[in-house]
Amino acid sequence: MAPPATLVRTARQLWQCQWRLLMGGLGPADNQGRYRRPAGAFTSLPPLPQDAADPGGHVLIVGRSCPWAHRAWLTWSLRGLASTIDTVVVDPDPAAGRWRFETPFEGCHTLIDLYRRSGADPRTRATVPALYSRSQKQILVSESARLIELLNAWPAAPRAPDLAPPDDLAAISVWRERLQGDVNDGVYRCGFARTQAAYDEAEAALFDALEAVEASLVAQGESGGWLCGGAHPSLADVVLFPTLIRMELVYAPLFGCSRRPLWQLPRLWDWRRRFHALEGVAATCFPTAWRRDYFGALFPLHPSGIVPAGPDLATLVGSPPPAAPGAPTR
Ligand SMILES: N[C@@H](CCC(=O)N[C@@H](CS)C(=O)NCC(=O)O)C(=O)O
Repeated sequence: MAPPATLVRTARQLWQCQWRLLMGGLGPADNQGRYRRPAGAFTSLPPLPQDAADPGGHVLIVGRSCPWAHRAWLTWSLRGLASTIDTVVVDPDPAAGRWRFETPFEGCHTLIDLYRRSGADPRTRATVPALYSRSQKQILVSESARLIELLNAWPAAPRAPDLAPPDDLAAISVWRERLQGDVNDGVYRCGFARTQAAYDEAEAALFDALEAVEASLVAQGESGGWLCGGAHPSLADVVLFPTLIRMELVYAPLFGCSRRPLWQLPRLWDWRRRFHALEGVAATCFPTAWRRDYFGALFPLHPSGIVPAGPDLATLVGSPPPAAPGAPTR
């Protein structure tokens, strides 16, 4: 027998109330219900450490599911920094809402311990990525936008790519600025919106930005190029990839970023395939962990915690499906 309407109505109101409360745990919102990412610790670009070239002198702390950590991991990998910077992968502890070390790191069991020991303001959250100096016993930077700049300036082999060559700096910074807000944070602004209007605004900005990327790749003529032209990807490509590679697996189904399937943006689809094929990139992709961590941990968005099946990553980084006869190419 169906429950009485008044019971359903009351249960909905109570759940809505609870939902708003729980969403506060994911992050703050403004009075229009727009998600506002909280400020973190260690946000400034530090000087290049004097011992940067020392083998294993520094440690890049990352989490597999985190797109902000992913951009740092990619920069580390593309520039071949393994001889001077070790990586440590932390695991999520959803019950406690924090990152923990698999084996104690510098005597710390959790990332928050390491943050406190490095002198972080106790009110800030302990986030990945973070770059730790073994000699200074200190986190140097944990804002990914600055961290990738530091890693790009890190001493590397002569053939390591410069991901922000001086001639392209202006174009790179225009793209980075837009992608950071509308795409990288944009998917979170969709998923963590508290009102329909806040979601609509974020969703429109997200797809406008993706369509602008598609148009820019088309304008470059023959396919095969990168976001700012040139023979090598730049930091603009690096920051786009972690969001795009999670799109069908996580952000479309969980955050509501599903208006245009990516195959409808064929240059972008091809760009993602080519970026994934770069040496070292596939080893930074963990689709099973992504889905487990997002669907399993973001309780207010997915209270059952059931991890739904998703497409195989290999099908997302292959060629696009052939266009149906008469279908538009864009
Ligand atoms: N501004 C930071 C954001 C990093 C961030 O939010 N990382 C998330 C994982 S995707 C995190 O560690 N969250 C833990 C927490 O908020 O407690 C950056 O870009 O580096």
